[in-house]
Amino acid sequence: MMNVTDYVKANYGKEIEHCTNEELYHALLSMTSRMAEEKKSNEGKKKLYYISAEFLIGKLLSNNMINLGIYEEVREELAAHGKDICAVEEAEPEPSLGNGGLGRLAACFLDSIATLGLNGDGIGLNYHLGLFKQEFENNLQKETKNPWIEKHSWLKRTEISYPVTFGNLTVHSRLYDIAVTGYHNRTNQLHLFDIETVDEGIVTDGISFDKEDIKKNLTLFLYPDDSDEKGQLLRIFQQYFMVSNGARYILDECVAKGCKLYDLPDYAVIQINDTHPSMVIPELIRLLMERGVELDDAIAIVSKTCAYTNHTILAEALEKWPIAYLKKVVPQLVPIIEILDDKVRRKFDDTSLAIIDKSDRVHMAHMDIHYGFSVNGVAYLHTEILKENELHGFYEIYPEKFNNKTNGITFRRWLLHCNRPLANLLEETIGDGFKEDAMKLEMLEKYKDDEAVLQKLLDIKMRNKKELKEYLKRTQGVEIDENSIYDIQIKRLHEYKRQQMNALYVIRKYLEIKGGKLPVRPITVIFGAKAAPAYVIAKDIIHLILCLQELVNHDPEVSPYLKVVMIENYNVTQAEKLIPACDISEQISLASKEASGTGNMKFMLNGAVTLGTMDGANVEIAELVGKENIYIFGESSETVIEHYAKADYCSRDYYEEHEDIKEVVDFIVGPELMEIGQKENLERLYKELLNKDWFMTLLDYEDYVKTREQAYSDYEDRMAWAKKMLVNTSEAGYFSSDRTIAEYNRDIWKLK
Ligand code: C3B
Repeated sequence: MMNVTDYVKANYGKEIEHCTNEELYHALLSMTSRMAEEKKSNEGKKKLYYISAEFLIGKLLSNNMINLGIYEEVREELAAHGKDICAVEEAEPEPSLGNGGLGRLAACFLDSIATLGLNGDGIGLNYHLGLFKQEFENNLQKETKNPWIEKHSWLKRTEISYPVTFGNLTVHSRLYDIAVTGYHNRTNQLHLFDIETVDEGIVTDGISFDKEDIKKNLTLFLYPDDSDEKGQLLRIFQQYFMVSNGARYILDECVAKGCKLYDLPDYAVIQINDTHPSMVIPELIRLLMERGVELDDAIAIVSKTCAYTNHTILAEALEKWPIAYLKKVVPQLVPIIEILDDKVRRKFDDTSLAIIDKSDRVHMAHMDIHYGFSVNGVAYLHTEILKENELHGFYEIYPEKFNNKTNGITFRRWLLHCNRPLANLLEETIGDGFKEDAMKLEMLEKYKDDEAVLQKLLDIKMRNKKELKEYLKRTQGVEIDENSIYDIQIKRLHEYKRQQMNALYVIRKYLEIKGGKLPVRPITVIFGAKAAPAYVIAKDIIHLILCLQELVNHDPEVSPYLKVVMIENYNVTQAEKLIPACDISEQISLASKEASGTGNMKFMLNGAVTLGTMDGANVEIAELVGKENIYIFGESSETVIEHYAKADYCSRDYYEEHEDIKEVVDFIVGPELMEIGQKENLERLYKELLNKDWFMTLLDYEDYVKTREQAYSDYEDRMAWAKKMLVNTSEAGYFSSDRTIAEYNRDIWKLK
């Protein structure tokens, strides 16, 4: 490898110390890109295509340097010239090509696929302005654009382009590739399709633009607001553009390797990430027929090539497109979808299994299940709920298709990169085997009564908390106390995730402190969350939290004991700073609603203790760490599912029967907050909690408060707490995405 000194001398004609951080970033970008490219490996016969509307990859420089094994060397070389690698990293813009968990999972998976040496690429879209950037104004979320593509970036323009037709509009795509280099292993590609006519100039106020000008807007944003028909049509345009390009790319690549179309399943396996790419099924059938394959053969070929992952049971997230919309955007697919539906109807009497329902909507998941060979959920409990409830009818007819693949996270980003002090301690204590085989973290368990190791864990946590404190002071202008408990909830804002329950707890604490009951130790409650631009109640919850932040932090009686911080524009980069500093990880979704969660795994790995419900992968975390190392509360998924079935949950009953609940809920519309916030938003949220509360906040509130208090009191026995931290880290190996990907490959992809 060329060193940085020689590189900048050759390219900029100067020494490292005279370069700006931007120049150093660009120098390292081209150096690492070239090294990654050199690791491109041979194709092999069969290849995986992971097709996804989202890849929330985060910044790439450090991760790539770690995976190429040059991080330490470069860090030292920069340091020797007075440069700080962290400052250089700040020059890199973060691509925001995903909303949350689903997109971040796809990014972790690409890392593990390359790390395990598997032949597998990602296929997606190159959104120019990504998801929106979140700003706070008057305690409300405001959306602005988030441009991230620079003249020199990780994107490599290719010669590949296809014409894509929508009714009587034809556009031409352009493929850009991003190299995905594994940890000491091969380099794969993330293929992002784009069109060159995109015009960032059509964005007016915030993120508004003409939704009908497809040539200019097709890859402008990641699913903008789809609350109206125009937004939904644009989303169908995006989805078809992605799958049509992807399908042609796959067929061309296989044919170039000598594949006869009938043998496609021997050359390609397509993992459909949620229903956003589901149109790849009819599109592949259409393309095969265009190339001379008979209909029934095309269906059989595609059915042996495609596998589907379900990521949610929330009804509103399971896409059902009105057939009329598909007729407008992709008329060429409609006859194929109708045939697929007709075949299902002939075979099965149960009309709930049909693809097109009686309201003429196309159930994308149903198409995936009938015409794919595998259906998987993303955590044990989630897959059980799919089999027993949500998709029970399908499980009865296709039991062999159903399987579980509990999610995972890449330890390169979520340990080696984001928490170097902890990684170093682990290496000193148990050797570096855990870097290749995460299960080796279990070796740490031996030290759970070793006070010297426990003290080091506490010291590292303190150091990370101080770093976060400095970061928040610099970026958000808030002052927090490193001796307080850092209690963190970072994830998309959704009622089922119940940030509102956490906010009610903050109200409880505020009232207690005002009444003279002081906590033993100060508490810092940190939130980070974006709300979908059209999700009114989610935005109201953000408003509540921001108003609480203003009230609590500005009250001199309260702020020495309680602080509220709502991070602006929560993203991957901020997660990397928050997670290593966390004491308590809030995973408080209504049981049965969080398919898995992956933030829960990142926190655990970094020595935070979970406060959570028996939902998603929390169930597996609880089983691994044991009940003394996790704080579980709330009703079980069975009970919750029963409440929905009987429609017998009434939040008002809880409000009326419990004085403490009434007090905190009333506070939302009380004088303190009304003075700070907007009447309309606060009243709407108050009424929602009282009259609807679809995600049963008040059902679990009391148990939540009790359990959280228990955690805070246990925290005071520092050695006992450090032991919980140690057990969490040592049991986290199971949640390495290397394990998840090895299972996908063993059971579904079957690559060599
Ligand atoms: C998410 C789920 O909400 C999480 O529980 C899960 O951990 C991740 O997917 C990854 O499997 N999810 C999401 O982020 N977006 C969706 N549209 C559906 C699920």
